Amino acid sequence: RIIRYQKTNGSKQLAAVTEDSAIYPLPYKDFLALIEQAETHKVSCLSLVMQTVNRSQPIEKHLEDLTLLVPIDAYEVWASGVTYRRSKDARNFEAKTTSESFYDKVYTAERPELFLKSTSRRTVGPHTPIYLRTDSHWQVPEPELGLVLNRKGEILGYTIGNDLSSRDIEGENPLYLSQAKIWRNSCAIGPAIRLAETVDDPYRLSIFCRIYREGRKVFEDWGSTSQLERQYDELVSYLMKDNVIFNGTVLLTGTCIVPGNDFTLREGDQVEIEIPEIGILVNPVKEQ
Ligand code: DO4
Ligand code: MG
Repeated sequence: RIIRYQKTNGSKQLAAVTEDSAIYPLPYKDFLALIEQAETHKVSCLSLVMQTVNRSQPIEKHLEDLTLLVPIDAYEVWASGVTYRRSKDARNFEAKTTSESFYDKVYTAERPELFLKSTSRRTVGPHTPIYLRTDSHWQVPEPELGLVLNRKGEILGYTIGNDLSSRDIEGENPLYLSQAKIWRNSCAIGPAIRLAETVDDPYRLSIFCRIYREGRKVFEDWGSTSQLERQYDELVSYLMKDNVIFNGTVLLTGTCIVPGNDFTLREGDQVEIEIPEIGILVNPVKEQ
């Protein structure tokens, strides 16, 4: 896994975490620099990382002791929608649809729903507040697997994403999608990037979500990427069509977890999203 942490002097350090939880600082400014080096030398990110791991000593600290930062400054975070039945049902509920809806159609259509979710300035890492919109009273986290891509659309790794969403704004009119999805700190990613070659089967990843309020767990559920109705390559190929994609673009793959229809996030809540192979993305919820 690749992480980035804050050193005591305030600078940012990219590092690899091995299976035995040892932490090896990497000689790259950030994940984008690692991708560029891999490109220049025509090797994989994993082989560059292993070179450092095999030639250096780990730091004498545990992961829990570090202040983790957003693992990548992705210029853009894109997202897929209605890729799980659970999401389709939730969208139909909030839009109060009766007959065959746009959501029903897109769930089975050849072309998936893709949208621009965030930019680096709006995206936060672990333990940084995600913000509530002031003009919405029905807001939920969307726990999602994120694909970390290079500019050719190759999947370099996997991260966790929170596609924080406003259900009342989207439910009122699907043309309000951008406002239901994009605002200050409405996207969190992290805490790590798991390099693609080290994942046995990306279609068998469990995703857990827990929400705490005043120290009490008020929501808990889980899903699995085995329930995804699409293939990752299929989502990436639509994202790439006639498009410009930057190294380190993150593509969220849709949510398989939706809190009950009477649930909305509140200031002071804490959202935890866990994919055991990647880590736990924890964010406090704040009003603007
Ligand atoms: O159409 C709305 C987007 C749905 C979404 O973000 C999801 O399924 O994860
Ligand atoms: Mg989503």
